[in-house]
Amino acid sequence: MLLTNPWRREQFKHVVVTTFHEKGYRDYGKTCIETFLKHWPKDIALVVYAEDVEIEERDRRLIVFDHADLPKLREFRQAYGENLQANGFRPVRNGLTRDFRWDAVRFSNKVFAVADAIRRYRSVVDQLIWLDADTVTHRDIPRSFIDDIAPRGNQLAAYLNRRIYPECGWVGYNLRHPAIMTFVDRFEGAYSSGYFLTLKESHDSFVFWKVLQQMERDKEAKFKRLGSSLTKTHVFINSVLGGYLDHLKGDRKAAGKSRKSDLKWFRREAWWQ
Ligand SMILES: [Mn+2]
Repeated sequence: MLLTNPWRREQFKHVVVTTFHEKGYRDYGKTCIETFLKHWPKDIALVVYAEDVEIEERDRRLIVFDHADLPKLREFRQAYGENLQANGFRPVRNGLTRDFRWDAVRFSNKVFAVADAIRRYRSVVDQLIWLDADTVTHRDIPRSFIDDIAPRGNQLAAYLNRRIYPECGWVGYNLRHPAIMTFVDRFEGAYSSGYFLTLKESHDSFVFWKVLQQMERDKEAKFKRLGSSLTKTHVFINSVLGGYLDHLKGDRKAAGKSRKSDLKWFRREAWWQ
């Protein structure tokens, strides 16, 4: 985009957004921030929605909001905080069974945070990247890499597709797309309206996938695929992102690193040796 006022170029053209609570900050969020500040291009900002935790790091590229800045999340929790089917329990023949895919309250943190950030930055930023806080950046990311994998033109978002619902630890949103607010209203609205209770699964990746499929079918938008339709697991680190980032799924948070056996092929980067 050509800007007539050269001073406008001082704005961040890409922002990264994440969220965590107090324990998350200690277990992985702090490392996520530190490695972001160390390895990401200097003209990209990190926006954190922190829940009940004081962030120690200070940097001109680090922007911190509080969960109190998310009124729609608070309303959602008031409505569904006590609802078992919105908190990881799925009805079966003889009662309820524990199933993370029904933990809408837990995963909705991501949805309300990214929706708020998209509204907040829509008029000033080109690409907004959702990045899970349980990620580590292990190598300098060139600016050209972020540009290469960004959604452009009629692509509303760039995401990690796989054989099942996507891996939403990374999603790049094209804030210049004319239908971006349609997407956001549907994504967030699926939770606020209670529609998530009627879906087969209610975590953010499943709902993201449903909205995406509908928009593709109705030709409202296209989506850029960064993953692989052949794999079901660890699509994040086996995609181009693995050359720069690690995603600490489940018990990998304690180790601070994914297992070598999670890789489907050899990676030459020092982190993986
Ligand atoms: Mn994650």
